[in-house]
Amino acid sequence: MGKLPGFENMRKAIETIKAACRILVTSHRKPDGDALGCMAALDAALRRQGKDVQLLLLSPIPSWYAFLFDRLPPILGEAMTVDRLTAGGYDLVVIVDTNSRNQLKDLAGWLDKAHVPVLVIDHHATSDRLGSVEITDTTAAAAGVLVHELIQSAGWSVTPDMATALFVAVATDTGWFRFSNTDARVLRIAAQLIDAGADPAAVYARLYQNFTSERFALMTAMLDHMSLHFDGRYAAQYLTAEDFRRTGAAYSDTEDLISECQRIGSVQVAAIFVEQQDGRIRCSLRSKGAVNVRAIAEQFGGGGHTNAAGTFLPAPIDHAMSLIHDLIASRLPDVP
Ligand SMILES: [Mn+2]
Repeated sequence: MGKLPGFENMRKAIETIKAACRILVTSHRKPDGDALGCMAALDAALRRQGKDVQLLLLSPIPSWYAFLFDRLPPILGEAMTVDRLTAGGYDLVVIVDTNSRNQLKDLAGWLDKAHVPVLVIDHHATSDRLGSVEITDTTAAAAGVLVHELIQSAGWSVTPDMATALFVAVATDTGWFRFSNTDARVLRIAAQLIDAGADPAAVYARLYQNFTSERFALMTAMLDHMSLHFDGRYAAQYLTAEDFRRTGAAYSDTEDLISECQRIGSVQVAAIFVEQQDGRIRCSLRSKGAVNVRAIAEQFGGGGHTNAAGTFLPAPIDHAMSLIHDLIASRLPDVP
């Protein structure tokens, strides 16, 4: 390995893209602002290089990100099938913001059989080495940082729409530049994106002052269900399938709601348990202290970052909550 392995991987990634004609671009299930911002920016960047680009979603997108796309990308298992992927003749698959098989639903099995080169652009520590070429950097605040660096390295220009998409990516993954992953590198990129046409106030209003009444009702249900443990250091919250039925909210409406309880000064670890339509329990974890929540999620096959991670847990919800409760007890200091 040379002195600058990151630089070498970047060079390989650009060569791989240049050699490809039909490119499939996708990201993880339950896509967030980073995933979707990267997909939208790559779509524009690659089209401007004359590539035939197909975006693919693995689950529905939260409605407030729809403005990133002229037309909503198809969802695997709905408008796009595995058979149609095979018939698509793709000569490159780009996966952004994940390197984990269990984040890719049926796409993982298709990749095993398709023998197509895969470029992974990711910043998570959990990695299944899915890429034949990988731009991976766990110190990057968002995958959007790496996509921006790829576009810069390739010498491609950034249009205002691309700048907005990448601003969404870096701003959402840093909690609007408040989380501990906020560093000078991501702020420099944010400044460049503003220079290139991103409007932070307009994006903020669109993403954070744009709740539906259904989503707001879901948030109040979540806050009603919050309980504090271990001298207020752990906040546990849950949402049942009945909460979604009653409020009319969508499953994608849960994004970011977990962070509300982190406004409580004593809270070091937060969890939300969401009962899925298939009965499983989706658990998201956040930490603002020393507890490594990725290590907790990985015990159940999940993954993520030290301060933000997620996993699926077996039902019922009480059982799922007790599993996490016990692990957090073992990781917080001085729990009696
Ligand atoms: Mn990300």
